[in-house]
Amino acid sequence: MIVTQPKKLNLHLFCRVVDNYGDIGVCWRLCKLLQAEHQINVACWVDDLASFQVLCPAVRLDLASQELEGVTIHHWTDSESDWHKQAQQVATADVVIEAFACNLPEQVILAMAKSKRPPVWINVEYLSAEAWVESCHGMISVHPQTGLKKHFFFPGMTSKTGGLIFSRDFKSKRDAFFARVTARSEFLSELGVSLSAQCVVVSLFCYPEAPVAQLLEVFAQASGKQIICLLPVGVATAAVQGFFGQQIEVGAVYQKGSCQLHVLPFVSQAAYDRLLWCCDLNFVRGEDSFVRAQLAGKPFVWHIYPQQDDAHVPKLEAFLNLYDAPIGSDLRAIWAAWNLLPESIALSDENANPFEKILALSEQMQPHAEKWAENLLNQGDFGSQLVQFIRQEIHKNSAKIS
Ligand code: TRH
Repeated sequence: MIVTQPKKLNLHLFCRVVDNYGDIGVCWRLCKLLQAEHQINVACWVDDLASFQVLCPAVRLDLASQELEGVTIHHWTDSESDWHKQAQQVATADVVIEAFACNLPEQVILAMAKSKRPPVWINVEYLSAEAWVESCHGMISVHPQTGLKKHFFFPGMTSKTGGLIFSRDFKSKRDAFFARVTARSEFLSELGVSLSAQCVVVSLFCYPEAPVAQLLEVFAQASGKQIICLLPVGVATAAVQGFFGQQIEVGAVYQKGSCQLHVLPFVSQAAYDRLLWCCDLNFVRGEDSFVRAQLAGKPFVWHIYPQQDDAHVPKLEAFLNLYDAPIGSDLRAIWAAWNLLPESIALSDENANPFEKILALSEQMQPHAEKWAENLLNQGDFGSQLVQFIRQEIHKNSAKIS
């Protein structure tokens, strides 16, 4: 029997770095996965190579184009003369992905419109647990000037969305790590962290406004155990320095009461996954680390990316409703306090520390966190659902042309 391989697709993905590392973090993860698991030729256009370099130190800032891990990286500039030449090349691809509505260059849209076989144009959206996402997933908008169709593809945590980004071997790798008794201590010792018998390990990735000192105070006063807190360099520096009363530096260790804080370097995305797997509780933020914490199957606290006019508040609410944790109201109170939500500010009693019960609660959360991760992994990954959607669109388009 002759098995015909599907055609190898050419895909261009555009990413603008709005802030921090989440935009390029998600895009880079998706590019690598599409190339490695779906044999797609991937070109990634990114406007901020310096932010990309933090995630991926091999990125060179002086090159307009470079090849990394099988993906072609192009520095996306707004230079009209560059686009005059390059737009044609993008327009002949099978797929163009506009990440997070970043607006394709005008010249690319015009070249796509002139093409006999325009690429499938997809806008990969930000993650949200809000109900409207399910009804907008897969929807089309028609570009007013050219009539080109743009498809909206949403990641998500329900079966009516595109799912989350994870590799085929994610679960087996994670579970092998959990099963090997020494994996955690070996991994952490590479980062200069040694574990003691009665320790609880916590990672702390958040925005500068988080009430970090209040949390560290609870850790410092924990009795009968040591809380090992892992802080990526550059995160919550002012609050942590204020708490320990000294300058903090990468590689150094700070101790107050039962709280031992290690300042870690920014690690690779693969190593960050393992770091989350090592912890009993993870504080994560934005989009991509939030997803990784869910997939880790460990209890976590989410610092949502703060938006103007409190637009992030219903998003946080929607996730909490979907997550439906058994200790719902306690978890809600902690997440509200961590995110400085107006309700928690109004309710807060100056003498009460909102994180007082966090260590006991996170132990109780463990079974729910595991079940949640299993459900997400069973829903199928974003990359496979996206490729299936793209192939269907290509098939429909070629049927129309022939
Ligand atoms: O950096 P972020 O705050 O990014 C945010 C969000 O994406 C938000 O939705 C978006 O609107 C805003 O940027 C502009 O948080 P996030 O999404 O968790 O991205 C961090 C990335 O960094 C993620 O890919 C994980 C990665 N990372 C590492 O690879 N190593 C590390 O040591 C750490 C701490 C993170």
